[in-house]
Amino acid sequence: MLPTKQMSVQLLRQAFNSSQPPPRMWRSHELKERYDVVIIGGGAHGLACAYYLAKEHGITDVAVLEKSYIGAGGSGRNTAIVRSNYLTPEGVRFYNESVKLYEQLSDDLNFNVMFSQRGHLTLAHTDGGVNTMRRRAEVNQIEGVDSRLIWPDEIKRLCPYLDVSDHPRYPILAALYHPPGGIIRHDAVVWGYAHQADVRGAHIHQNTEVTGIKVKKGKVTGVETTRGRIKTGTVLNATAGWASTITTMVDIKLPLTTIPLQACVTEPLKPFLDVVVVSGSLHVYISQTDRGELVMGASVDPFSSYSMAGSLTFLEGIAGHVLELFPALSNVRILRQWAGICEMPPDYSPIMGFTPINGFLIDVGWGTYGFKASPIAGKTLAELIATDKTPDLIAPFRLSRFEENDLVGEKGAASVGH
Ligand code: PYC
Repeated sequence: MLPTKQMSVQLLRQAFNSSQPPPRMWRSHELKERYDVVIIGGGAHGLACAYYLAKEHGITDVAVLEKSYIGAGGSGRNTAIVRSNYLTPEGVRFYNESVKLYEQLSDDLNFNVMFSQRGHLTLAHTDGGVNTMRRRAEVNQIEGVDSRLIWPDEIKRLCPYLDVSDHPRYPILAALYHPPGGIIRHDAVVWGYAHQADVRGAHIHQNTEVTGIKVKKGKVTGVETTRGRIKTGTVLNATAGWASTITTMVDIKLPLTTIPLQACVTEPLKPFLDVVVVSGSLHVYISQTDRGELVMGASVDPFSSYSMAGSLTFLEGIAGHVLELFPALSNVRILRQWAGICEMPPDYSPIMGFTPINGFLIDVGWGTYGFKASPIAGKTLAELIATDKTPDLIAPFRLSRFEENDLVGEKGAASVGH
């Protein structure tokens, strides 16, 4: 890995030497017959796991299989929000470790992931909303996370364009303010992890779809792909959107509902919004990128589907709600819209760790929370694979919690309606 100064000189040299294409950030490989570990899903979770397996445990004989291009799923479709102001102590602890890893990620990966900790505001428009924010603030503080309840005067200071008057249909009563929350360049996270996993020896196989998983006497022995068979004793399902499809290959049924989540981006505007604003009641989250665009999303679609198409209904809804918060945005144009696929468990917490099939592990069920957990999910699953022991931080998210009736109810920490 090059020190940052040397890296900048190298970049400058490349910029002035057009005959030399820059080196590729990850390479293509023939599919080997066997790998120690096969990770299904080339998103930020799978790539992070490959990186931490190599960096922290010296396990480098790893294949990451991606049916499309890396980051094509949830990792490239989310709205890039990072935060740890959750509702349950288990959730707060877990996402807080993720924020800490994100804080050092540019240095760790020697690649600028543009993490901007600009603060995160979750607005409350009803007495019930204020009570939930108060409860979250208390749990956050007990767990050492910077988060507190604030009132309209301070909200106005942090976000002058927000309408905090009593004119709107749902006036803003208070907000949960979480200063370490913010936004990040999500593609850079994918590329940075991919590069460092590749440098350390992992093979990243794009356009390689898993079509079957081989199990003998209750133990994983390999996977079938569109490019051939691979023998392995360890498979991690780190997919989002297709987690149930993959897990059905080993006859395990997951308690997941698959639902699209839509988002959109506007034309660039002069910088005016330097916090992330979320309203659960209005089903909106909005932030302004470094390029000036507003990135906005709403609640999940009201039906189960695998469709990644945007809809006019979504645009009409979000435009109405954003204008209630920011009336000054009425002439802003939408540039593009898209959707990602979310898999919702009944308690809105992820499912991570062992399954009844020996050697088949899961990192699934992230609902609308997946991207922000990428570093810590990758790190803890790498530890689990390397040591065969479940790290304390992810024990609450085990699959068996559903039959043990030991759920981790995280719906109250959702940015928007589910
Ligand atoms: O949990 O912050 C969040 C979030 C925003 C959009 C989807 N999830």
